[in-house]
Order: sequence, then C-alpha cells, then structure tokens
Amino acid sequence: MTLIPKSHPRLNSLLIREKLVKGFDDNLVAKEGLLAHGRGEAFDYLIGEKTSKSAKESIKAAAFMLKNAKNSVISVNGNFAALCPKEIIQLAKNTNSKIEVNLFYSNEKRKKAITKILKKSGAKEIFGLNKKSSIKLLGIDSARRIVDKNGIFSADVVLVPLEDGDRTIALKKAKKKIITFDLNPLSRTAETADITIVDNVTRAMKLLVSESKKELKKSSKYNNKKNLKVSILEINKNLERRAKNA
Ligand code: PTJ
Repeated sequence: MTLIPKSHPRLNSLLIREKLVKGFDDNLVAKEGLLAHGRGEAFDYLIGEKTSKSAKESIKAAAFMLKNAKNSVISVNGNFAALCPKEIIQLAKNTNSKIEVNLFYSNEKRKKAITKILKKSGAKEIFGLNKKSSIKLLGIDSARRIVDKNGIFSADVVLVPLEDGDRTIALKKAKKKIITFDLNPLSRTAETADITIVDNVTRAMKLLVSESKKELKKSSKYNNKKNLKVSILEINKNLERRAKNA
C-alpha cells in the first residue's frame, strides 16, 4: 500500500483506487476492471466527487423498487466485490434480494475469489456458481450470457453495477427492471436502465443501504431520462463554476 497523506485533497478517491488495486492483486478484479475504474474516476472528478441531488433521487427510487420486487437479484462483478462487499450483503438482507456472481471476463479463479470475499462478508447463498442451474440469456455474446435459472434468469428486478451496455439491453428485452450505478451518464447502460444512479458505487451503496432500511413511499415523479438530463446539467454547472474560479 502506498502511503497517502491524510491531508490530500482527493484522499477518498485515492483510497478507493487502492482498494481496487488490492482487489486486482487478490484476483477479484479483471485487468479491464482497472481501466473501467480509471474511466469512472474521470467522471467522478467531473461530478465533484460527491453525491448529487439527482443521484439521491435515483437512490430513493432504487430502494423502493428493490423492496417492492418479487424476486430481485444483485449482480456482482469484480469491481463491485472489491469495492463494496459488506454493503452488498447488507443491501441483500434489507431488500430480500439474491446475490449472483456474473462476470464479463469470466474465469473460475476470479469467481472463487469473489465468492470467498462475499462469504467472508456474511453471504449465505450465492447464485451463479452451479453449472447445473445455469442457462443462456439471449442477445449477449460475452460470458455474461450465462446466468442462474433461479437467480437473474427468473428475476423481475436486477441491480447491475458498472455494467456493459449489451447485457443491460438484453436484460431489458427479457422484461426485467434494471437498476445501475454508472458514473458516466452518457453510457448505453445509463441510458437503457430504468434507474441510473450516477454516483461512485462506494458512496451510493452506503446511501442505498441506509435508504433501504426505511419505510418507503413510491416516488411517482421518478423519470430516468429526466434524471439523467439533470445529472449532465449538474456536471455542466460544476464545470462552469470551476471555469469561473480558474
Ligand atoms: O468483473 P468483470 O469481469 O465482470 O468486469 C467488470 C468490468 C467493469 C471490467 C466490465 O463490466 C466493463 O468493462 O465495464 P465497462 O463497459 O468498462 O463499464 C463500466 C462503467 O462503470 C463505466 O461507464 C465507468 O465509468 C463506470 N464506473 C467505473 N468505476 C465506477 C463506475 N461507476 C460507479 N462507480 C465506480 N466506482
């Protein structure tokens, strides 16, 4: 671990990066996951490295959707497992959701490492590991097409963090409601999901966990397209402010 001075203005961001690099060393994160994180960091910089108003709205709507689902599933990839293992378990408990490991760059070594950290954090049952209950989802070329019959395949709501666009589109075609975390409000996943939380998954998961403990009322006003527009405008505002002070 690198020694980061506590007074560093971007301390949190650097600590998140360290977590991800450790996740790579521990076989949780794919090489490509490091690149994806770098892209995320750039967008986080643009949103000001804090949870925006529009992201808070999405978090509320996501908590409601997960709590009111018949069969919700939290899909876990390498980056998500490395960054938020405890929050994944807490969210699954609060919303009665299943947990399924589903990887873009799938390999058994990474699956084992991810399962281990989830179990260490308190997971009892993890889907996506048993080949006997796996089934192919139509419309996806990557390893992500292999899903669990009793998990993602039969879910009505799926939380897919840091996702590639193809699977989000395929899951939508399979009539599932999709919630995603994506710092990039312009990505295909962000545009396709029913609820896009434009925030760093490390901040947003903590808020989603506490929101999911509350008695919630449906937010009838929530509209993902409008919300995405607001998050782009929030970035714009942030940049204008920076330009004025430059
Ligand atoms: O573990 P695997 O094999 O399933 O692979 C996972 C990755 C992330 C490598 C894979 O899903 C991938 O390549 O994803 P993409 O297409 O790079 O998309 C990742 C999206 O997540 C990008 O839009 C990033 O901006 C965004 N992102 C990266 N880090 C964060 C993030 N969003 C929220 N919080 C982050 N910390």
